[in-house]
Amino acid sequence: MATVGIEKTKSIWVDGALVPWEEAQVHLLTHSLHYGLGAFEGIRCYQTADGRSAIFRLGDHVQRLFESAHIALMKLPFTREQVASACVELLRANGMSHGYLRPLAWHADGMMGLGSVTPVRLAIAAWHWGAYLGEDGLKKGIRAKVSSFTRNPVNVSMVRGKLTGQYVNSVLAKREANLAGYDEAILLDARGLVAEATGENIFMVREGVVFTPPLSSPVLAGITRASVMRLLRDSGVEVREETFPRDSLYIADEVFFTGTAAEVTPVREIDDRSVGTGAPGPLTARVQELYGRAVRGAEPRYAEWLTYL
Ligand code: PPE
Repeated sequence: MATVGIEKTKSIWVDGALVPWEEAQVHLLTHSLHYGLGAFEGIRCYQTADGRSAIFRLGDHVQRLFESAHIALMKLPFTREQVASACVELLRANGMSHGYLRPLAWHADGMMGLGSVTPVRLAIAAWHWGAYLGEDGLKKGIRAKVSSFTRNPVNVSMVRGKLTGQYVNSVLAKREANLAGYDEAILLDARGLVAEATGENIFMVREGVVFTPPLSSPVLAGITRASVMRLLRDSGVEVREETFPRDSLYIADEVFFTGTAAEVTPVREIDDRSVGTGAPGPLTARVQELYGRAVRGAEPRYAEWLTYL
């Protein structure tokens, strides 16, 4: 299912220097490990059509990391430029032509208690991450279940922040869905309206129009979400940011997830009801193809999204 065994890479960037993979360790009394205040990102680097490598929307991911940290009252001891160059440096040092980058900011050890403010540390790891919901899922679509867990409301979690502790909600929902035999969980908000999946934004298609919950819903402002909206609109497809109830998904023509890790993943079944024909629909296939081309530098129109190594 959605488990990932991580294969070691050579180095991990920690607090400004490259250290061997095995030595990238923290103390057990790390503040963030106990209380969950940390900020992170997920970024992909692709081998481009011309044989080079490029990181997709690096500046936007670094910006969101700094925003998450700001929301969490964490002062990152580096500049945006330093973090962006560290991502490039790390991939080069590891000899990686493609892969997934995971910047993580956390509060160090040194003091315990909720009120203590320990130094903020920053690491960036890189590894190879294949299809998030499986190769088969990417091609044929996955099976999802609406979760019994509610997406943390906007006055409970900081929805503009990609904060580590908030992912307890996602992990519980994901495990519940996996244990019940589904690939992924879809979370509803406190009003009962569709929010997002555990690590992906959600889109549905009905009569040629594409819908996704607005950013006033408890959803991450996904960078893939924004990219896909732009790709669709640029190709003349109407995209509406609107809330909708779960049964809209049951009668949708197409449903797909977006995320850095998941890219564009079709959803073929929700709550044991087939979505559309039960196979990835034409708009999903089109946007999946377009996204795949854009991240690989095959769409000159979106060249500004790429940072070449
Ligand atoms: N919603 C959530 C809750 C989320 O975690 C992600 C990314 C998204 C939407 C999509 O955001 P974006 O990547 O900017 O398009 N989830 C990351 C972590 C996945 C993990 O399992 O770890 C990711 O895709 O990198």
